[in-house]
Amino acid sequence: MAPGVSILRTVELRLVGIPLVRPFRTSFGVETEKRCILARVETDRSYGWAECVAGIDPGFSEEFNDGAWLVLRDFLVPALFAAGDVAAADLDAALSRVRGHPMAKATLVNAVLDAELRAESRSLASFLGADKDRVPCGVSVGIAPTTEELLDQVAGYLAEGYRRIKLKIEPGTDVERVAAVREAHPDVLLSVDGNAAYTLGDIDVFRALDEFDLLMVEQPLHHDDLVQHAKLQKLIRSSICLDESIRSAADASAALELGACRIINVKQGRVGGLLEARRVHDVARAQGAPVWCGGMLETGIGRAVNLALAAMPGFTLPGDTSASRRYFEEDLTEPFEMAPDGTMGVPSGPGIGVDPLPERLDACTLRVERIEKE
Ligand code: SMG
Ligand code: MG
Repeated sequence: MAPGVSILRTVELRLVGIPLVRPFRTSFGVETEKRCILARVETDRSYGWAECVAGIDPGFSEEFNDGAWLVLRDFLVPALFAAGDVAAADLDAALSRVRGHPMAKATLVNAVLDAELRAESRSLASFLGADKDRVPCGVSVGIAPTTEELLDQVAGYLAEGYRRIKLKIEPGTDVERVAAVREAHPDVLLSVDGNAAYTLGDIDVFRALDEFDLLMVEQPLHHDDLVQHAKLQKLIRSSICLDESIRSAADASAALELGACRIINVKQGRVGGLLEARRVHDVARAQGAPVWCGGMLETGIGRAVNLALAAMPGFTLPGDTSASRRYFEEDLTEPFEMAPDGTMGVPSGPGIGVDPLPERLDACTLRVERIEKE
C-alpha cells in the first residue's frame, strides 16, 4: 500500500558541487567533482528530499544537470502542480506527458515519496520491504594511470573491508589490469564495468576475461542494444550484468527473456525512481536473476536511498554503496561509514532517514530556484 495523498506547495531545486577525493575515470570520461541537483519539496503534511543522479555532462546517459534542471522547472514541476493532490504512486501518470528523462522524474517521485513517508513516520526501507538492516558493500575503482596505482587502490579498499571490487575497464586497459588484480587477490569477488565501450568485435577480450572467474561483466556493449548482449552472453562464461541498457522494469524483463544478461544493476534514478526500481527488483526476482544496487557517486541524500533499496530481499550481491569517505572529504549529510566487516547500516528514521547538514548545504550550493504553486 502506498502512503497517502498530499498537496504539493513548493519545489526547491538546488545545484550542489563537492570535490571528489580522487578523480574517477571511466571509459567515457573523468570526473573530479560531484555536481548534482537536489530537490526539496514541501507538502501540506511534510517535506521531502531527493538527489538527481544526472551528472555534469551527457556521458553516462542523455540526461545532464542543466537539462534536468530545465525539464524539472519547465515541465515536470508544473505538471505536478497541475495534477492537484499528489501521491508518489500516481506520479508516473502525472509525469507521463514528458517522454524519457527518467533521472529528472525520479527526483520528484523520490522527493514526494520521502515527504509521504516522513508524514507517516515510516522509513523508506520498511516501505520497500527491506529484510535486513545492514548491507554488504562493494567499491567501484576508476581506471588508474598505472597498474601499480590500481593495485595500491585495490589493496587500500580491501584493507578497509570492501567485499567486492569492481574495476572500470576500456579497450586497451583491461585484460592486463584484471590479471594483475586477480593475481594479487585470488579469492576476492571481482567484476568489471566497460560502460558500453566494447563491441562484439572485441570477443577475444571477453574470452580472456573469462579466465579470471569474474562475478560479472557489466555493460560491455552499446547502451541501447540488448540483441548484441544476448549474442555475447552465449559466447562467454562470465555473467553479463546490464546497467545503462535497463531504463524500466519492461527493459529488465526483455533483457532477461532475451538472455542479454543474467544480473541487473539497479539504479533507481536510471529507471525513473524508487517505485520503478522496486518493479525492476520484482521482475528480476520472479525470473531468478540477482540484482544489486548501483551507484552514481551520490551524496548522503542519494546514498541513504540506495542503502534502503539494497536492503530489499532480491539484492543478493554487494552494491556500489561505498562509504562517504570513498568519495568526499566531507559529505552533505552526516557521513556514511562502513564497518570493518564491509557492511553499512541502512537508515531507519522516517523517510530516507537523513537530512543535509545546513552549513554544508550552504557551502556546497551553486544555484537555487524555488518554484511555488500559484
Ligand atoms: O557510486 O560508487 C559509485 C560509482 C559506481 O561505477 C559506478 N558508477 O557505470 O556503474 C557505473 C558508474 C556510473 C557512474 S560514472 C560517473
Ligand atoms: Mg555501470
